[in-house]
Amino acid sequence: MDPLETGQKFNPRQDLDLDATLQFLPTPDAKKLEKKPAHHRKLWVGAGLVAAAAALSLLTGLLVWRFHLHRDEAVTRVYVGSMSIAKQHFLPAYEDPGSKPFVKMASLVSQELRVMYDTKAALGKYFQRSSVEAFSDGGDDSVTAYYRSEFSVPAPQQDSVDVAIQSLQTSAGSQQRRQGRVLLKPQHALNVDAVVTRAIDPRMTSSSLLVKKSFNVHVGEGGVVQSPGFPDSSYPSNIYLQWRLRADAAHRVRLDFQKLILEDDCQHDFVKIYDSLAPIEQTAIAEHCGLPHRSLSFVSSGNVMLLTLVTNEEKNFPGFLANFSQVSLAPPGCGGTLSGDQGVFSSPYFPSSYPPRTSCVWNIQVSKGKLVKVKFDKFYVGNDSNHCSRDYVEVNGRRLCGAKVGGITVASRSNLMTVKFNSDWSYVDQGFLAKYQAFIPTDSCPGRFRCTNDLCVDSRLRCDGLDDCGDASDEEDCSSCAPNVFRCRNGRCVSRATVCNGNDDCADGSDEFKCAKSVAMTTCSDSSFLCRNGRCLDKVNPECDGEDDCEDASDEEACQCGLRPYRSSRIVGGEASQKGEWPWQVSLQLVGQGHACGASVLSSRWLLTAAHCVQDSGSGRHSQADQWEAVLGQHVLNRANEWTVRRRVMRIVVHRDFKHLTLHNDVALMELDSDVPLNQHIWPICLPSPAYQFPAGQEAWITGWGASREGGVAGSVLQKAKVQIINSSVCNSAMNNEVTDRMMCAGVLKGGVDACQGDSGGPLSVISPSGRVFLAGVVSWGDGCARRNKPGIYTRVTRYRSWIKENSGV
Ligand code: 4AZ
Repeated sequence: MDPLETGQKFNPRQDLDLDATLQFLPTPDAKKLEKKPAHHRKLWVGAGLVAAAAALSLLTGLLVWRFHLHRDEAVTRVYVGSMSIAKQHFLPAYEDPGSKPFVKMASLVSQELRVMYDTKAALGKYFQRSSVEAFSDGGDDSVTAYYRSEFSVPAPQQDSVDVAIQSLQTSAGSQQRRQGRVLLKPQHALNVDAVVTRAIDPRMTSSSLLVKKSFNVHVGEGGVVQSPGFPDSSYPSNIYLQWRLRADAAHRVRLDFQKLILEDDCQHDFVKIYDSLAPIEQTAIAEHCGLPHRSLSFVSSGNVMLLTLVTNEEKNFPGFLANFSQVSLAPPGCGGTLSGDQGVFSSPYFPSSYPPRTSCVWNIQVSKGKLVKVKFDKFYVGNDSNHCSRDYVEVNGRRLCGAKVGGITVASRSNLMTVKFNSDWSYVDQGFLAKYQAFIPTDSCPGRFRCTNDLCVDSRLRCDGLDDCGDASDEEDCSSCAPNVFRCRNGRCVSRATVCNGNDDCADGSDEFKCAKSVAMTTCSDSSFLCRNGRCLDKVNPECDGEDDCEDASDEEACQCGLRPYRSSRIVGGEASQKGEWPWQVSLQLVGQGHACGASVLSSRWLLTAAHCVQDSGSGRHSQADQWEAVLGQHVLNRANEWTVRRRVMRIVVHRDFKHLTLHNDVALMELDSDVPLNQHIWPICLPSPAYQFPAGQEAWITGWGASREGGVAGSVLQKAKVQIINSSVCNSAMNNEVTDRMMCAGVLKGGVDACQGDSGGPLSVISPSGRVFLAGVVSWGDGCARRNKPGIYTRVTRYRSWIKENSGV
């Protein structure tokens, strides 16, 4: 309760008639109280009043102190900045803070700063110290110095000091220098060209930061930078680390993150990248935390870049690993004349983020009599607030910015088009990828659908639910089909009788998609990946490989799976895995009995396991959901860690054609009673599409807490073992022809490595070339464990992809 409020409620006039107004709470010793003489009570009340008055004046005193005296308490304000010094040749020794030239130059810069601060009363009197932290080659015989200045400022003056610091930027230059030279001996004065100083990000000066370290990296041939302990252990708490990356003169720094997994909350842990060697807010080009969805790649505007990592004491994550390299200063394909009736162009360094402070102009000229249209297939150019004043693309004078998911198309009214690209000093984005094409305004789309923006698209893309035109005109006026009439993906209406009749009546194959025996589009084969728009791809395993292979990018959708933050160099013949190395591994436990089977995480709600795990046996009612508990994020069996999550099972869906004698269709889904949090210790594995190929000889991993030898007991640390996918005919001859084409074999034929009892239901994981992990199989059965010429048999997941989708939505 607010103490002041209590004070106000106290009314001294009432003490005249206290007995009448005061009510005592019932007390165990009520009799004693009643026996007290009246004057005693008055004495007590009087003493209480004195104490209350004393407390009130103390409180008032404290408040006065807090608001009047304490007001002038000084706080330390830290500013960081850069100073461009003309007519100075950059010496290699300036990269070494211990060298004499560095120390000498740093002292001159500090003096200049002092002089500069003294020109402003609001700065001079509060100035404490400056330290010059680095130099870089500014080009044109100039040197850039990076510094940090501290001011001890009375709390109420902070804002005016911020304003004074910022105003230095504009007053820096000739007038500033003239004033400076009054104080500095002319031969020591520097030719200060430009100064930028800004308050540092407060998260970087928190008093809880225990370790602050800088690393000077000369980019040269390229190399790797990573957070401490990556990937085997988490980064430390409460650290501020910075890497100063310098390329050779007339080069840019390029930084490509291979992995970045930090705490989700950027207030706690983050990496921040600057187009500078000091963390000057104005030059911040990116800040990331959590698990970013797109690949992160950055290019500097000059020859320097600063990478910073800040962590706090909360949960720690694996961190990051990035490659650095240098690229030449002239960006490839930044503007120029584009002639010819079609072509492509992109923002500089696409698909890497564009560099800050970049402008490009393309002049497109197509044949006379034709018009130009440009389709931006990818468009991520800053945000679209503030009328596109920061980063933007300008087409014939019209500015575009922000993210245009699904692309955007613009057309000209003549055979010329000018496209400009501009990025400002800070925060960059991925940029754009564009195609231009000449078109004849009258007969623009023979045999194809003509969009409102004059683009031509395949007529089959009309009404397919996707914006193929870029202006969504192909999705307008899409009437729904009458009841009992099948609506094709392309919007056509066909009779229900034609569905699954073996003919492609829709002309996009969609009436033949979900048939027992699929008759796909003529251009599709069993091994082609089917894009959502009905197109088929010939590329092997295109899904989630980081490249948009389908025109609608549906091969890269739902790809937040299969990532392994803690990648590292029982199962029989296995070894202990790292904590968090297999974040989709689940221990399925029978309530009151403990571990029984494995399972894989498919989403925050669904698991996949083996049907034979959930069969009633004797008195064991294992088919009942309430008998089970799923344990996720576990490393050592029966020992919970900070990431462990237990959930009751709400529903079990067993494949209706499961046969317990032959173990045909040995697959079951489990729905948890509530969502589990997804983090680096609990993460879904990728489900392969029906066309995904796991060729014989490919490496795969089995994981589980099962028996470490035939007839043995369950292991305690999650075990992993490397096996090979085994050719089905070889396998079948070893396994009495009991292996169907909906099963797959994996193991080590000479024996010694295998899944075993207790591993059932668990994953057979395959790591794709892009590093994502796919669920190839579910541990199902075998002839004993790890015997020579007796591979393990797994349910082939590709054959159950649509069953999983239909029953779980995943
Ligand atoms: C089982 O009993 C079991 N060697 C699982 C896998 C294998 C054998 C038995 C494969 O659950």
